[in-house]
Amino acid sequence: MPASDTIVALSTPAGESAIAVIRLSGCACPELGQSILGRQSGLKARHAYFGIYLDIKGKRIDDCVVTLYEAGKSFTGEAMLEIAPHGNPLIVQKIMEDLMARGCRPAEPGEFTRTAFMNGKMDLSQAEAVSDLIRARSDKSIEVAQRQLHGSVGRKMSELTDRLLSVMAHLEAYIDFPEEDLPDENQSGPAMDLRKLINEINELIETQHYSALLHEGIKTLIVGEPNVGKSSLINALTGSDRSIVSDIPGTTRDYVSAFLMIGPWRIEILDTAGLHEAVDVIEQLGINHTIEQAETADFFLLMLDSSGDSPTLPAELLARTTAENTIVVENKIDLTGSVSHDAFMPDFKHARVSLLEREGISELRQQWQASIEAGLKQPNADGVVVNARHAAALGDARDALELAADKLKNLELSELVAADLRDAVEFIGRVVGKVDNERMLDSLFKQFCIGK
Ligand SMILES: Nc1nc2c(ncn2[C@@H]2O[C@H](COP(=O)(O)OP(=O)(O)OP(=O)(O)O)[C@@H](O)[C@H]2O)c(=O)[nH]1
Ligand SMILES: [Mg+2]
Repeated sequence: MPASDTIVALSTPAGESAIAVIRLSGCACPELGQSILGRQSGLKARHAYFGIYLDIKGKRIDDCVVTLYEAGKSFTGEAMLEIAPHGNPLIVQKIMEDLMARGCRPAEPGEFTRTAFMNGKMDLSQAEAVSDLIRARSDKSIEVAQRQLHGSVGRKMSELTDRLLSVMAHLEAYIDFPEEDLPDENQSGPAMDLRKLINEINELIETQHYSALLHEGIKTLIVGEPNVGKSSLINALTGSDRSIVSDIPGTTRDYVSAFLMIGPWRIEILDTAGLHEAVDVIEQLGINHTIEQAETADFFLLMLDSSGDSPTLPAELLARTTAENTIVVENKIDLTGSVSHDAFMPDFKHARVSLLEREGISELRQQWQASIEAGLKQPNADGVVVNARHAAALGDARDALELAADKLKNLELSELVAADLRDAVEFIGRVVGKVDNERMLDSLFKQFCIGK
């Protein structure tokens, strides 16, 4: 049997490991499984066989465990084979070369998942979730990716489509049987249903922001006057000497970033140049960078030296801070002159710490987590979070529904309204991949790793 339509890839990371997993998908898998183990009879599906991998010339390569999955009951929907030898890169290379010699071809990035999608084993949003799950870097993003993998986005889209189809049926019945006893065209029913759908789609589109926060991290800026302990804070939080600390004001000239976890949340934290009337050009450039970064920050740790006066900070920066997205961190409470600065930004939460004595840091982390959770607009109860691609398709659907709603209001012909509704159904379908667009699929699956 020709193996040219059988793909192969190493599914575990390249390098040394206890075992490696080489994965194959395609019609040659049953025969290959039998042949590499030198067996007289075929392998029973979903049984693990321990044996010796024999190459095409009958030479022993390594002990391995081989598992066959039958077509229709595998990840890709095709027959699949998993070969698990010892995780030695040389052994893996020999097996890969042997499989090529037997006619298999290397898989493209994401080709296993693409095949699964093409064979109807999953919708496009589930295929995307496979990649999101592999890349997830926080408990929260793992949770969302797992929900999506189990079809949360697909179910929501089919619910929206059903509701839209019922509005269409209502209108189309009117087109088909205008003389029958149906409500007149100024039906409040469909108009209200449409409005509800539009609102719900808008809410879904908003969850895109949440998805970006999950994947990229909540961008948090440490800001304050020079010498208050900003660099000491990033170092304490990350447990490293990420940023230079010194008693010379203006030590940090440009921002320094790192990643850390606050509870289940991934945080991108930036230590910035101290804010004050700069005397030299380089320092001023650093201060300008801080203000630029503040434009796109999600959260602020506004730091002050509790033994000194309350700070004076640039208005552009203060305009970005709110009681929800900022904690005032009063540092150096170990110093004798330290006093409470509760009166400074009194509506904001305050945390009192001594980075020198390592006091108050875990309380700060707790307060920070509580603020994130209170301030973040978490998705609705069914936990659906959309990505940028979904949001774009839903935006088109929403626009089509707005057109339909306007036409309904202006008592335009039901046929015209129905045409907009059909467009909306098609746009919603794009989220789960009901679209004939090879180029879109190419670019989407290219972002996957090989072996998935
Ligand atoms: N007493 C005391 N000193 C501290 C504390 N935290 C930091 N310092 C000291 O304050 C000085 C400034 O600390 P940095 O972390 O460099 O301050 P910064 O805000 O990053 O300063 P710039 O980069 O110049 O804006 C250093 O000498 C630190 O050792 C603290 O809790 N108590
Ligand atoms: Mg600094």
